[in-house]
Amino acid sequence: MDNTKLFKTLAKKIEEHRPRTTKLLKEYGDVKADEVKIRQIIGGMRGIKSLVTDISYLDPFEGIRYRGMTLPEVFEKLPKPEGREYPYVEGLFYLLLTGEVPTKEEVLEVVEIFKQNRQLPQYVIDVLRAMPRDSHPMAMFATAVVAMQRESEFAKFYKEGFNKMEAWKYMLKDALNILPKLPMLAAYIYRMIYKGDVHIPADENLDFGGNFAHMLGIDKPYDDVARMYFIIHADHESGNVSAHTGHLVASALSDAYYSISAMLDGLAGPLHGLANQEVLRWIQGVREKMGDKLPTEEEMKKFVWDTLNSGQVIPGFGHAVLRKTDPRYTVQREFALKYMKDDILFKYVDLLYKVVPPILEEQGKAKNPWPNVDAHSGVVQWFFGVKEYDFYTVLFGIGRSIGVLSNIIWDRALGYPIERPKSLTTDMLEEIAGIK
Ligand code: HAX
Repeated sequence: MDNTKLFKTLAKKIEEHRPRTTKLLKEYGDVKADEVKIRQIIGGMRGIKSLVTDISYLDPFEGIRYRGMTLPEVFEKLPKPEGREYPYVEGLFYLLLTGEVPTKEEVLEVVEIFKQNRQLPQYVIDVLRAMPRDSHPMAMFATAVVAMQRESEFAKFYKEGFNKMEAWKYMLKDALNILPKLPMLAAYIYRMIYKGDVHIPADENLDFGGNFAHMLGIDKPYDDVARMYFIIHADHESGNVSAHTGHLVASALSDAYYSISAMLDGLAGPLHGLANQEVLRWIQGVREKMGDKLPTEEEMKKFVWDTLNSGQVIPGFGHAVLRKTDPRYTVQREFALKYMKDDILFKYVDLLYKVVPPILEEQGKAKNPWPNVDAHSGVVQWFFGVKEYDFYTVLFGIGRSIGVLSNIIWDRALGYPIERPKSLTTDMLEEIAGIK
């Protein structure tokens, strides 16, 4: 590993970066970056500036940038497999880790490392097979990752004599072992539960996204769908539930297996990653009532209001940070307009894009009435034959692992401490408010 371009570039970047963090801490540690209001303490710490990451930044109006690049820029600049429209996922890992756009040669080196490391240990398959078949695929996915914790080089390094400056190297080793296995695990879970337990062996000629599509048993251009999906879901700053959980768990010097398994558990919540399956469930409910035809605008408005009036949220709309249409939604919309514009479910999504924002505005609760990534992702999967919507969050989880692993490698490189915010009691807040 130490001879790879990825390792050498990352090592150089880490050496260059460390003095910046040390200087900020030592010379500017008392400078105020934010103030905290009671509303934020009670309200899920919304908006409090209290984390640092250089992997991605989420602007409320522009959306996500990976290492300073918008999603269209990432798609344009990263090397692509021959004849394919979307880039190697392995190239995104290189970019997120090092901040540099890799050459084709540099990407192919990572592709090769991933191929060498993707074989699943038999015991993980045994663990999955021992679980009841009606377990949620996310529960299976998270279990499989934590079951592999015995492979952790980071945990061995800790046991045998830990050195803070070197820790990132072992986190990187764990990442390079976990990441290639995730599409393999996901494909195994999918075919075990939904495809009669008949499995397709990996193709040694294919990259991360291409091999995933192959193992799921879906033809082109699903390989590009897989690449696009994993890339757009990779990172969204470090404050969202999955990324933050990964960072928090790793801050206790838990290894990458624990950290990724935990972050997947957070992603499995309906207000976070599970929203993609909820969107499909909601649309199918409307479709059943409509007897397969497209509702009129008025009919759709009524379905939306009925959902709101029954106390539920409209899945796929709103966001804790974003205040405009999620560019991850737009990327998928553009793909859909090219490949599936006549699909009935796409037309549902299109109609919802028109109908929901004004209704949420009229209701006046949601701070952001616009669609997020999850409003679109299910229908694309459905179109390509992945109709088992319990599985959708697993796809999100593969992508999100790329960002979380990049973040926790850098966490160790910069020696970030164990995370431990301070709690107050309600009495104390009342005193601060001057009402007690
Ligand atoms: N439908 C109905 N009501 C909504 C809403 C929606 N889509 N989005 C927000 N609201 C409501 C909230 O429930 C909240 O109501 P209460 O005051 O009664 O609690 C109010 O509007 C204010 O919420 P907010 O400040 O705008 O949003 P939050 O930061 O609290 O929550 C959520 C952000 C994404 C969780 C929220 O918008 C939501 O529940 N959306 C639907 C679920 C969803 O799509 N989740 C995926 C988000 C993207 C993501 O993380 N993907 O993984």
